[in-house]
Amino acid sequence: MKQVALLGMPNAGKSTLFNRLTGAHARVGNWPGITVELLTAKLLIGGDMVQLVDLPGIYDLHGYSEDEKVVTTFLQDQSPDLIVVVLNACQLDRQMLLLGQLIELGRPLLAVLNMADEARALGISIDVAGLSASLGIPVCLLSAKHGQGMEDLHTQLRKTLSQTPDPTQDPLAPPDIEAALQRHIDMPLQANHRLTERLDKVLLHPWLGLPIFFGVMLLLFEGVFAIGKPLQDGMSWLFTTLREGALEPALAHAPPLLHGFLLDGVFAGLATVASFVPLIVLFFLFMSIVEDTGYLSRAAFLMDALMARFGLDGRSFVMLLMGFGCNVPALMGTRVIRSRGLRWLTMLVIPFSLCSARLQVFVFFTAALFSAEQAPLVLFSLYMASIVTAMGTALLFRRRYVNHDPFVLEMPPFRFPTARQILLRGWQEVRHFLDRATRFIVLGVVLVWVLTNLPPGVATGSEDSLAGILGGWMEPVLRPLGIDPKLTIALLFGFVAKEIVIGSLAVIYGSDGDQLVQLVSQQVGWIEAYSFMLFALIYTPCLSTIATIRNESRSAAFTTLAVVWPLALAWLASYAFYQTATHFLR
Ligand SMILES: Nc1nc2c(ncn2[C@@H]2O[C@H](COP(=O)(O)OP(=O)(O)OP(=O)(O)O)[C@@H](O)[C@H]2O)c(=O)[nH]1
Ligand SMILES: [Mg+2]
Repeated sequence: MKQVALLGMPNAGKSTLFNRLTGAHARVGNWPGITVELLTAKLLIGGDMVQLVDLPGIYDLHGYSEDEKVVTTFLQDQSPDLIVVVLNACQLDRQMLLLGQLIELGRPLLAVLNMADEARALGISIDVAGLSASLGIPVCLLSAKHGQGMEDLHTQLRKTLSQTPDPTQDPLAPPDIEAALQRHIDMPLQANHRLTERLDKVLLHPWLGLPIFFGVMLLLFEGVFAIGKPLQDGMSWLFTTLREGALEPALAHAPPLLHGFLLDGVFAGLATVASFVPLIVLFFLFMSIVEDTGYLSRAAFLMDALMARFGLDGRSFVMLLMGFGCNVPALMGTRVIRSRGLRWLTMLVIPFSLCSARLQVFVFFTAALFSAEQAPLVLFSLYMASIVTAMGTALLFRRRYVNHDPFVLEMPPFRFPTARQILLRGWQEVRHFLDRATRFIVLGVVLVWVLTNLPPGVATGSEDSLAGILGGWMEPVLRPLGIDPKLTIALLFGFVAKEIVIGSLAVIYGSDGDQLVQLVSQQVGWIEAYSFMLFALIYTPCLSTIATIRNESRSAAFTTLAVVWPLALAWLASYAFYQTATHFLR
């Protein structure tokens, strides 16, 4: 099968084109460095199956960042039959270096001038046929986001792929490329994105910029909860009805052990976790709007000076924000950072970002133990704790992991995501969630049920059950933090994935929905619950995070640090809180 690779500068629209061509769901965002792994999908061109590869964006074919290494290794190992270089038609002058390097390679090449819609709006006109003749390669002008010009690309792809390459041709020298661009592109003197300029005057204002940014973030969280909470309650109601109306009667005559396993184990665990899906999806939808519009790049710019004091930079800040969704893509996103010191320091702090899986745990506990007025404040304090532990860690380790790389920020214009882009992203997140659900939650919940109900005959989750014995061993360590054996078991499982924590509590307490909330509020005090939440926030992130840190750093020592340090910090923070709170507040 022939192979076609999409290559180009970050944020040029490669993944958008990849999705448009193949119907795939690659992640797209208005931030340089979204794609970090090779993605492939199949595509029919002129009756032949072709493999299309989406690559991370690069500035320089001979660069040395992780992203650039991924691309150069790919080109060496795979030598694709055709390279499609995706260029942003609005700033061709800045992509000349890369275009020149690719022409010099002497491999079959096709140039896509993307963002035709924006170029037109800016008054840029391009003589495509002339440019193609001067450069000696086929050129297509199109808009991957809106779909204009796709037939032309298909025709060109078919033509180029059926030709046998002609290696005798002499590559163009860089001055010739520059001359060709100048001859065939008519750029108005002032090609500015007017809306972007006007918005940036306010959003990047020296005094107003940061307050506006935090205001926007606060609104985002408020919005997620205002819309998400009723939906979540609806889901809970749905599951309770399902249980009482259909499952209970159906299993009425089943043996007690099977009845317990299916209803109090599998169903209770799944239902409890599933009721959080609306909140998670909304959170991702809102975040994807912030990311897609280009506001993230503004956030990086605004926070850069402040982050420098902690040994980090604006990009680290954006990765921390992305970590609020899920730590794993945020960790992979650090590949855009060239300096190893800065990259590792950023990777060390990302796991403190309060990811959506942990959010689930906190929403549950705050709803169970605090009033409706207190709940948002409690959640806010946990976000603060997340930021303080991240920044404190950076301060502590910044001399060990020093940044040697000055940071040049690419400021993309503001773009409005299409409904299709937003929905696609939302769907991806649901799929990711369900994927993890099937992998971790079901298995985890089943395991918890087995541990809490064996050996046969014990009362569920009692001291004599396997789980009780396990909890008993951990007791001396966690007792000074006010964390009881039942919660300890939940924490043990949370080590695998935080999504399991609430599901396993449902199994341990043998109930779900409102009943579970009531049981927990009766058996756990608010100080104990807060101490538990602090511990759950800070302690070692899930297994996927650890595996990603190991993969990205390729260092066992660093990975060990990334596991041990948060554990120690979690213990210290919960200990300090619990001892102080019981002393002064009770
Ligand atoms: N107006 C306009 N925007 C586009 C077009 N193609 C892509 N975009 C936007 O450009 C931004 C970057 O798109 P991506 O497809 O993520 O770019 P990429 O080249 O894959 O970027 P990296 O993965 O970071 O290298 C997104 O906000 C897209 O919505 C287009 O034809 N017109
Ligand atoms: Mg991409």
